[in-house]
Amino acid sequence: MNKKIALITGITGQDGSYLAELLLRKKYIVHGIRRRASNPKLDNIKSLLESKKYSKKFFLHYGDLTDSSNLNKLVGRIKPTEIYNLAAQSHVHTSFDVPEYTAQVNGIGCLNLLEAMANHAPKAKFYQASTSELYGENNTKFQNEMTPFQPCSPYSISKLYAYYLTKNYRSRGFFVCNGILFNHESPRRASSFVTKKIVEGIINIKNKKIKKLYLGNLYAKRDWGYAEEFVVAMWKMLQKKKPDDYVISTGKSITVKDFVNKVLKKLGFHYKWMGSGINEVCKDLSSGKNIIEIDKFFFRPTEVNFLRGDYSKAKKNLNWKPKKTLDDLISIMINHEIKNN
Ligand code: NAP
Ligand code: F7E
Repeated sequence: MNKKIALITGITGQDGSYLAELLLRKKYIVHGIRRRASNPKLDNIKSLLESKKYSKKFFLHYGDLTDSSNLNKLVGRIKPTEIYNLAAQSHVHTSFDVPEYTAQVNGIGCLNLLEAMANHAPKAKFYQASTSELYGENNTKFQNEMTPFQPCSPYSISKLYAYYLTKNYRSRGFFVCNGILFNHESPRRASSFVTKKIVEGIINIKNKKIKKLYLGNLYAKRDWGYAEEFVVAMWKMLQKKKPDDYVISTGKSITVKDFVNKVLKKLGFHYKWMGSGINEVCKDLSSGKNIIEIDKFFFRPTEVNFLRGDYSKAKKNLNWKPKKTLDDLISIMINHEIKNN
């Protein structure tokens, strides 16, 4: 049997770490690209780095998506059979502050990696981390692979470039797939994303570490799934005979406010929402104090108001469907946070 060798960019991130674990369980050799940092944050892959079992199966290399000579060197040396491009400036709000950098990493970075593959491992299968943010200001009840894109942030526009570029390499005969993934969360999500921020913040309020949590738009709706399940779909795409693009989602959507309500209820708060707009607050009825307030800083200049994905193509062709409910996901995040708080 031929050796399966995976190269993962974004290995230190939420998805990169879950994918590495999945592939190692499937007996792959896994190479990850990490950025050099003065204070490296390797928490998500700590258990892999410390595992004796994987000491000759899991390797890290310094690199950056914006450094094409480094990517060429790594792909030439590793000769991966599968490449997963998960690295990105992935924060939508921040992309308004650093649009050029976001374009370089998410757009040109994808080009650099595709070129490295074309030059040094043209038979490799390639996964591009596309996103439901591409649908932007859509007016559809569900979004699927045929729904027109209307990206409305520097982040989603950089990802649109990478999406079409990936398709272009497919037209030229390369095995490349776009996974159009809707929001997916886990205990490994960074605290700057709203689900983790809410879970962490409300537990900190309960434990009296902070007094209140500041949020932005409470009325955006998202289709939130569980990251550990979503990376399975990435792998499944690359095991098909033919490359294609797939929506991965749960098919259900709720507001940020309803997400907050679920967390508050699970943690036993008695509370009441009052006011509206930027004066809306959530009051803890036991203490009489506001525990959630709105801060304009967290609003975006242009917002994606509604996302709900139709994953029927993935269900049919990949035999993939989400198993955990949003309530399961919230419990997983809460339990992890309580254990580590
Ligand atoms: P994440 O936790 O933010 O991880 C991003 C990873 O990219 C980190 O390992 C980060 O390294 C790395 N990175 C950033 N800039 C880089 C650069 N210039 N060169 C090399 N590496 C770089 O993101 P995620 O949630 O795992 O998402 C994975 C991918 O899926 C991303 O491309 C994201 O845009 C996309 N996506 C995510 C979702 C979602 O809901 N999670 C949905 C759709 C698409 P550091 O540790 O050094 O920062
Ligand atoms: O925001 C609202 C905010 O930053 C979700 C990335 O993984 O998924 C993610 O992008 C919603 C937005 O994720 C706060 O306005 C309210 O409507 O958690 P988020 P995102 O922007 O949906 C997509 C699919 C990706 O591809 C991205 O890489 O929550 N919101 N108050 C807030 N958001 C944040 N971050 N912080 C707040 O205080």
